[in-house]
Amino acid sequence: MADNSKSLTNLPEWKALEAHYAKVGKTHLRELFAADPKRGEKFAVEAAGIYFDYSKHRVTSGTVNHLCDLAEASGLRGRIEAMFTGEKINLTEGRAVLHTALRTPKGATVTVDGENVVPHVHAVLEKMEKFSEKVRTGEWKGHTGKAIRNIVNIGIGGSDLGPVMAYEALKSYSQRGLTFRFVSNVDGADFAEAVLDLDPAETLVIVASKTFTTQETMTNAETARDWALKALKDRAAIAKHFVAVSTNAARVSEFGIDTANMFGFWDWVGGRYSMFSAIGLSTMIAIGPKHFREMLAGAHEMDEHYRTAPFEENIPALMGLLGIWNNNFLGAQAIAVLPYEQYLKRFPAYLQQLTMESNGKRVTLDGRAVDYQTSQIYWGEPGTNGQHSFYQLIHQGTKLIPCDFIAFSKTAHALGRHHDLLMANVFAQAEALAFGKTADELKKEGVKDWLVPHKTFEGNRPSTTMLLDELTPEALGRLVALYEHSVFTQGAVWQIGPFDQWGVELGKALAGRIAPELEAAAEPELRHDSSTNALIRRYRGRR
Ligand code: G6Q
Repeated sequence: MADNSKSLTNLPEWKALEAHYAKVGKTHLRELFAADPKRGEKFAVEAAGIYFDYSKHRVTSGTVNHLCDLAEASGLRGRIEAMFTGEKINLTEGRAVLHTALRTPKGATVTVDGENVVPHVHAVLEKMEKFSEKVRTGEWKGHTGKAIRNIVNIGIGGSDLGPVMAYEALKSYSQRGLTFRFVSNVDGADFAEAVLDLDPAETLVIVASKTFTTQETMTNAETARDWALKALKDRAAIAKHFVAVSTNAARVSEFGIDTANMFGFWDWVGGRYSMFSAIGLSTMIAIGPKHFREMLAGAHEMDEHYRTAPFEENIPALMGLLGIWNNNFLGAQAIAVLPYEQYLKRFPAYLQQLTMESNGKRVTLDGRAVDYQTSQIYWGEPGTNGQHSFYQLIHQGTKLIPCDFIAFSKTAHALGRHHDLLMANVFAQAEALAFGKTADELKKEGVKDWLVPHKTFEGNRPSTTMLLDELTPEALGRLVALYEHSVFTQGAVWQIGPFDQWGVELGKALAGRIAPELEAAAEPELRHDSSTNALIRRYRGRR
């Protein structure tokens, strides 16, 4: 018999939150702000370069205390130490979880299976630096003697979303003479469009795959190899135009890439936690080793904050716990991530994987089905674009969607009024969501009675505003580490394992089974359900 006494919903701290919710859950943000003129400053924390204003959440100081008690009761403090010190907390895969070691300064010690991994991390970083500099300065020549001008990163999931997000985010730091393209989808259109205007003689392909077996990546890599060889007409060209980022040296050399041009990482770096490892090679080539190191330093600063700050002042812990309050008590099943920074346009897509692949789980670490909600649904778009699109639902729809607003005091492009207008919008949206507009206010403005219900905004929509100084490499490192640790906080409280992804593995296996049935010359015997069988037959008949 499973021991349910430790089940989350049986914890006294959980029950205390339920009782607390019954008392304060319906209080409107208007009342909370009216009751305390200093609320806006009281419910804000500043650390690691992030001003984190959570005053527009439906919480009192009692709520925060109860949530921190829950975190303590869940053993979060011990879980954090277990992660940072290399315990094998990824139980279902028997692995340590040490993306934090990727940004640990030289000289530190982090041990896995009796070995200090930090020197290995720095050895790979130094190898990446040497290579990046050669490409950036034009010293690295292609097969015909031309310098490299284009970098194509081929990878998917964790081997794509971080690199493409970081490249876009830090474009203003990138070497503009180099062109970067990211190919992930097995849909041939992705590769074809990415290389349409590129000269193979000036192109470097980075094949980024932890396992070097992923169907999409290997298919794209083979197509890229054919594309390059068609133009360069010499297998020796591969050594100049292809490098690999992987943990699988045997497969890399089987593919034809010289393992001298392979940048390694380790099984204790999860795909979606890998952008600070060699998977970030494209980022380093784009922004240069110095800026890459700054990004690592920013993430490390957030790591230290998470590891040491008391929960009530700990930004990742608070972010995770507020998510639990909104999700498990207020019933908010989604979160909108709304960066008011065009360069962060791929940040929501990156976070979708980080959050939902990590905490989209339905059983606890010891295999019990949960009887509470786990990961929220994350999605978003940069502001102000989203305001002219889905914000309507957030303001006046029937669903409660808490928002993460992310904004910066300085811009890389100080053009006229643009930045002040951008910032006016982000502040105004958070204000409107919290306070809304009442029927009385509308009537006083002379709005006709019949229109009043349509123009009424209930308000009481929670949001966080994160204000940073400027989108630097350091700031990006801090932001990514913040969300990573928020995910960890939630996983610990929900008692689930954030570091496996059996759903992804299922997809990999299923596609492998059907592909031969589509490609077989003779009509194959199909043993799927009647719908899948009919779809396969129809496709075979019409392709
Ligand atoms: C990430 C997932 C998944 C993975 C891709 C690519 O956490 O495991 O998104 O990153 O499936 O895997 P490879 O890097 O092995 O090609």
